[in-house]
Amino acid sequence: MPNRVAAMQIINYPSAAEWPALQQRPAQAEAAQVAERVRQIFDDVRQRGDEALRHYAAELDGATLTQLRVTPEEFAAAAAQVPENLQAAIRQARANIERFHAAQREGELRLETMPGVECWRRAVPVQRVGLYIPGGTAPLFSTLLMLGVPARLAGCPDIVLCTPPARDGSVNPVILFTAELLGITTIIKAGGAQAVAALTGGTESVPPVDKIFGPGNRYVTAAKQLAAQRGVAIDMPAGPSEVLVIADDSATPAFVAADLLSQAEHGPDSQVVLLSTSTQLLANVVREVERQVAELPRREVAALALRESRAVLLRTQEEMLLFSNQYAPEHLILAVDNAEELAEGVTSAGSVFLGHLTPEAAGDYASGTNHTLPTNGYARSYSGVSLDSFVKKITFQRISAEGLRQLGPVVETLAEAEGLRAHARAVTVRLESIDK
Ligand code: HSO
Ligand code: ZN
Repeated sequence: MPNRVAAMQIINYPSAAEWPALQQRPAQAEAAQVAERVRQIFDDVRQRGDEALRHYAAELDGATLTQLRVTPEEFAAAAAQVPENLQAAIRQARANIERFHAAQREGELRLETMPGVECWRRAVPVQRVGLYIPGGTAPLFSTLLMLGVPARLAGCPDIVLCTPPARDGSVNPVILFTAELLGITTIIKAGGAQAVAALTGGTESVPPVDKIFGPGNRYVTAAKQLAAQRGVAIDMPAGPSEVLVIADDSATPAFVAADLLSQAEHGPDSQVVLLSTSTQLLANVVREVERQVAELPRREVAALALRESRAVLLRTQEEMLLFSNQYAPEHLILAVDNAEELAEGVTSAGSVFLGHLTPEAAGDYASGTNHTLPTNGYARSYSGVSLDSFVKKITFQRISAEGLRQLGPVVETLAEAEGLRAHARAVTVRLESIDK
């Protein structure tokens, strides 16, 4: 480990022509090869089912599995391995996430658009959902809370959780504990593209699902895209995690640096961007980042991410807001005194953190908002995961004789104008019958 890690690059007053390059995400290499490999894995899982899953568990996770499903005995043993204080913290996080997501429930909407023409809409849960929780260097049980809590609140009857096994064939006990807390009992020891393939087409042990949620590496992301092509919905197109911080002289450099690093430590391809109107603040944050990164257990990962990161000096708060809205960050931190005012102008961001005492980490874990958010500029058009992601809104209608007398001629006129005679007749035959 070198003593000096890559420092964040400072860019002073870039011209408008330079902005697009600064707003670019790090390039993702080998997309075509990844997609091809994922296609092969899908074919293999379709043909060989569980046997293929066992094969990949051995090859990619180094685990020899007989049973793919977590057994009741494994569940029973999990809680004892989770320290009491961690259990309590998970319970508190769950309670906050539950509270915020339960408030997102919408009652049935029912009204008459015209006398006798009644329309209503009801939220119905997606029936079968698959949650993917990555393993790897940091198994994110917090992501299980973020997906499992709304899935339960929405009332999804079948919830299947896939997560890669450790080398000894076990599943992380904290993940098991969290799943049990949420009442999720179908847990499959499968990771990567093969897990997504299994959720898409089903295997002997894995029931196929209607929608797949959860983050993952490039293979998982490519697999979700393939799943989407094959008719299974996905939560959103995912990419490496990112944060953009807008900070002025009122910000504390150590806080800002810690926020930037909390994103950088996720992965070598995470991106962090800092905007400021203060030369002083930028210099201090960059220095703080260098100091703090050296103390992190995951400093090598964070250092790699910092290479693709930038600190940009701009002229005004309006400019910073414009830059951020164009970049459309997954997370936006407003480390300024007038954060509320600035937040009003946010048009594209996954989730926004206001003021000096609101670290992104709070939302990542426990404040109540969801941390499954659009990356890679998708915040321009997508929302993060919420209760809505787990329901479909079905519309209903019923028309009375009085309603049809009023509405029917309108429909007849419109249908005739589109040249769709059968549509018009579906009204006409009814009008003739009620007025006989
Ligand atoms: N910042 C991540 C979520 C996360 N952080 C999980 C910690 N654990 C992506 O939004
Ligand atoms: Zn995080």
